[in-house]
Amino acid sequence: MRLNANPFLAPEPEFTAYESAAVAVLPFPYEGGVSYGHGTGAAPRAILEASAYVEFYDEVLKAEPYRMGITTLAAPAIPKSPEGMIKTLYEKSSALLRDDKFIVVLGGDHSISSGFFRALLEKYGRLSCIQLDAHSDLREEYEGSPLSHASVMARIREMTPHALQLGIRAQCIEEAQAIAAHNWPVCTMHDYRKRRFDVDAALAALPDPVFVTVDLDAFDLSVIHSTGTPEPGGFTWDEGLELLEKIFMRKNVVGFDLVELSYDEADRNSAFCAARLAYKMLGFKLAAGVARGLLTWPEKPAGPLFK
Ligand SMILES: [Mn+2]
Repeated sequence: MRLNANPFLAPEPEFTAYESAAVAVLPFPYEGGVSYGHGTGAAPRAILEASAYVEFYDEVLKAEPYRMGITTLAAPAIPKSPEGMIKTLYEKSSALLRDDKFIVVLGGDHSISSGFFRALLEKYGRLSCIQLDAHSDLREEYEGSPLSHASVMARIREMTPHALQLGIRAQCIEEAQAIAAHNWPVCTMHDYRKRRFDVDAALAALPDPVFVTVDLDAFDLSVIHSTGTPEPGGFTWDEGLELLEKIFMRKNVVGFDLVELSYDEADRNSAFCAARLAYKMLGFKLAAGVARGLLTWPEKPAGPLFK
């Protein structure tokens, strides 16, 4: 495995070694499918660089989650074609799963997620998906492509009957009709704020294990400003973290990705927030294991933790 020269969080080398790390961060800088803003191809590097300024200590968990060992892979060469791109991510993530790593993929536009989902589905045999996103991404195809970022949840729903979509506030009428026709659990931001959607019940109804895909445009523009297709009215930082903590504590999350950050050199805050979010989510994963009595807060990396 070729490691990244800029590892996530930039800790001492013993905490980034491949063999002993519980977590593998896989940068996947693909932006073949963005339609509005550009810069998702530069996002993984920006997130990794910003992560060097994230504190190791989590003042809420009162722990240093990085001690479980977080290795960071070099970004792979990615074919331009959507099919080739998805196959590459499927193969790279499958290889990391064979080594029992808990994988975090840093995108890249949202079209990448179906390749990672397929690798996890093959490993676990069944898999649910929780999506945080401004957009429902359920178009059968977009700009002529069924593998567009705007179609990623349509592709994932072909692989699993269990998908929960949260934070939605931009969709076309065909998407709304499909959701109604299938009675899919899709929580618009409006319903979330008005408490017209029972998130607790939806989480309880979702079988384990779970893949979480976070389109960073789920967050409000005041939190994460630079994304491929920004929409106002998203989750505040605290709302998003509260929701994600609930997801990790209640479900067996077996992998996640962060997608659609659009690198903008004038906006360093968005990349930093994405880095902070990835680390918070890893802290939740560890805290869930500790709360279930499956593991103790690690002092040193000692191989895969989340088998
Ligand atoms: Mn999306």
